[in-house]
Amino acid sequence: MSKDTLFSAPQDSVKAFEFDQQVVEVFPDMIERSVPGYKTIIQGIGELAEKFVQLDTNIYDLGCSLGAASFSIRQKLIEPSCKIIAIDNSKAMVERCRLIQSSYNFDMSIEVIEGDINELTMENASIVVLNFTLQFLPISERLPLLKKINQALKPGGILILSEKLQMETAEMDEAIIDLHHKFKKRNGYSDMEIAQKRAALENVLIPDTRESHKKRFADAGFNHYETWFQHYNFVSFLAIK
Ligand code: GEK
Repeated sequence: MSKDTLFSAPQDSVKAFEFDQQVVEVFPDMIERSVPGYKTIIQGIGELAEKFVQLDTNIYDLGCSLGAASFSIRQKLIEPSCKIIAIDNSKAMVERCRLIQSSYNFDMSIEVIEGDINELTMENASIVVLNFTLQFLPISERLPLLKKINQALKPGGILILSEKLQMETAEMDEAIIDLHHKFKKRNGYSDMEIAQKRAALENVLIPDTRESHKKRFADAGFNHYETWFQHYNFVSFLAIK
């Protein structure tokens, strides 16, 4: 696994973050050292899928990157009547995801699509995963997507939504972001790397507050929604139709 050193050299002007080939090369290391609880969330996604899957349904992994959530689900699910569809709009991510899949020995393959989530037709779903993807969509696209997901889900179907949260007040935001930066430092990132990555993500990753997530779940038609995981400002919600 290649080490993430993308922001280790000083840059005159930090360009906006993109999911390109350079990021693909270091992605597993980057996400593990940057997102508290990532492995636990990936494991939880597999376990939730095992509990909520319904026969003859589709499972969608939206913004799949290298497919970690899909592979976690596939390892838990032996239900042959279900299909896993993983989509990402980064060509580099999709190509690597397909390569990784070819190294696994799954009986049933995962369909990996290169495309925009907003253009995907979803139907007959029992599980939909948005694992740290919604935060990269423009705010105006978020509610329409959640409505589309809700409509595609069968009754009792679930959405697992993981996101970086913005805290409700500036004071709390500052305190929790500071804890997250300490976490990154413990994981070997320098202050400069942390600052440059933060600048690259400005206006690219736009976090919502917990209240806006809750309101959006309700507006999209979900009956039940709850936090099932949180570490600092990284949260994963379970919403049930
Ligand atoms: C994981 N879920 O490891 N359509 C399709 N893909 C998109 C779109 C879009 N409109 N916008 C962003 N993406 C993964 C991690 S990473 C999170 C998800 C992170 C894709 C983008 O190309 C990237 O691969 C992914 O969403 C977000 O469980 O890196 O912090």
